[in-house]
Order: sequence, then structure tokens, then C-alpha cells
Amino acid sequence: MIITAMNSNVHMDPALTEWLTNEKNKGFGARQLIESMVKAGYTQHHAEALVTQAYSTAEPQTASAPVAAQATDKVKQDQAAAPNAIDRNGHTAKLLFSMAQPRVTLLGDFLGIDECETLITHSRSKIIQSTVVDPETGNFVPDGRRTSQGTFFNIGETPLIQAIESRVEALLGFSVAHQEPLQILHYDIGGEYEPHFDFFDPAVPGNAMQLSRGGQRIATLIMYLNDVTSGGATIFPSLGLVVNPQRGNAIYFENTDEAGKILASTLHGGTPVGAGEKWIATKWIREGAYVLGQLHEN
Ligand code: PD2
Ligand code: ZN
Repeated sequence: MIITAMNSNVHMDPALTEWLTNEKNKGFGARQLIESMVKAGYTQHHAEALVTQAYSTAEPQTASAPVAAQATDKVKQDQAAAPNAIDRNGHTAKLLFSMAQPRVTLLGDFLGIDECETLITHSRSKIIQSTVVDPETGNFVPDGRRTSQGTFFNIGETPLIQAIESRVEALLGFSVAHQEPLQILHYDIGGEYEPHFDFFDPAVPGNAMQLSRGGQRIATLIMYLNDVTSGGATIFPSLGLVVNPQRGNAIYFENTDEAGKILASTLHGGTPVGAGEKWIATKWIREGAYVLGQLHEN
């Protein structure tokens, strides 16, 4: 285990401190944490400095039995009154799974079968190699950690796109102005998106341009457009959560907390497709009105 960057002045976001502390308490070694962070876009040097600092300051956290019992009672009360589906503007989505911190919700029937088919049909001839944001320059670059092909639909481009954007607004509460254009992604066998964050860490220089175009990416909605024979799950390694793709379902998660703090626990990825192919549509939500740039990632 070699950690060289002992820098007491390194910027340590409280969310990252919390995440690193939790990972450490779960038994992850410093090397694994550094690898995860590098995969998520941090430079090796920056990741080493942050992990070193966390290992020198983090205290283990434990919950007492009374606190756990109170939390259980609260969940019971909340759940008794909570509907198991949401109906807005004539569209009903099922609430299949939810957790509070970070906020993650699995929605069933978010899209209809015909809607999924139409999105795939209109994208198949347009998709090109996906890119990621270069952490140093902010440019969009191909990267072996994201081996999908993608395309975008402009905001309101077709009646179907308008319907989906209105649905996101009605069901999730984010006006169209805060939505990035809908992205369609395709993965062949072996295609994957290694664990990463969807938020833009302000401490990463290459994120400045993205942050200037509507602020932080506060939430993500991934809509599954087809059933995948094997593999192709969306995973949250820090949460131990695996979401298998199922046509029409959508996984929603919030990349920041109520105070706008970025949540490192939202680390997530798309596992390699084992058999068949995988199609998804992604909607990212900004804290402010989204400003379309000349270039946007695929
Ligand atoms: O394809 C996925 O399951 C996936 C996983 C993680 C997509 C994204 N992130 C994304 O588009 O941000
Ligand atoms: Zn993602």
C-alpha cells in the first residue's frame, strides 16, 4: 500500500469525508477507494490525497439500538400513508423500491412498451461512441470505462419527447427548463459504464464548464427501454444495490442532499451486458435552468 500525497491543505468536501468514512468502516482498503475515485474522474494524486486525509481523521460511526428503533417507527408511519403508485396527468407509475439517503426510487411503468420501441427505432441509426468529461480540460473524450454508443433528442423534439419531459416534470417535480436533453444509450455485449458520479465535483477543474451551464446535476433518471438477457444492471457499489434492467422501469436518484451537498454514496455504474443488448434513456436534472452548450457528451 503506497500513499504518497500527504497534503493537509487538500479540499475535503464533507460528503466525501462521510463516504470515505463509511467505506473505510465497511472494510474497504485505501487502495480500493483510490481506484474507485480514479474511475469516477479524480486524478490519482487528488484521490490519494483525499483518501490519505480520510484515513488520518475519520472516526468509525455506529448507531445505537434506540436510534435504530426510532428510525424503524418513523419508516412504518411514513409507509402506512404512502401510496404505492403515483398518478399524474393520466399516467400511473408504480413505486417499486425506495430509500431515503441517498434518495433512490425505482419506478415501474414509467414508459410504455410502444414508447420504448419508438425511442429505440428513432435512435438506432444515430448512435455514436459515448464520451466522458475530461477531469483536467472539461472536453468530451472517449474513455474505455464507458463503452456505449449514444445520441440525444433536443428538448421537445417530437411529441413523444415532449410527453416524456412533461412526465418527468409531473412525476418528479422538475420543470423542463431544469432538464438536460434526453440521452439514449446503447450497450452491446461487454458494453459497460464503470462506477462514476453523475454530479460534477467542483474541486475537479474540468467540471467548471459543466457547472456554468445550469449548476449542479442534482438528480438522474435512467429509463430502461428493453429487457436484457443477462448483465447490464445499474449498480450502486457503496449501497450494495443492484437494479436489473426491465423495459419501462426507471431508476431515479438524487446526487445531492436537501442542502445541495454532493453525495459520494451515489457512486453507480452499468455492469457489462452478458447477452443481448441494452438500451436506456437518461434524463439529468440541473439545480438551475440548463444552458445548452455547443458540445454535449454522448
Ligand atoms: O447504463 C446504466 O445502467 C448507467 C449506469 C450509470 C447509466 C449511467 N450511469 C449514466 O448514463 O449516467
Ligand atoms: Zn451515471
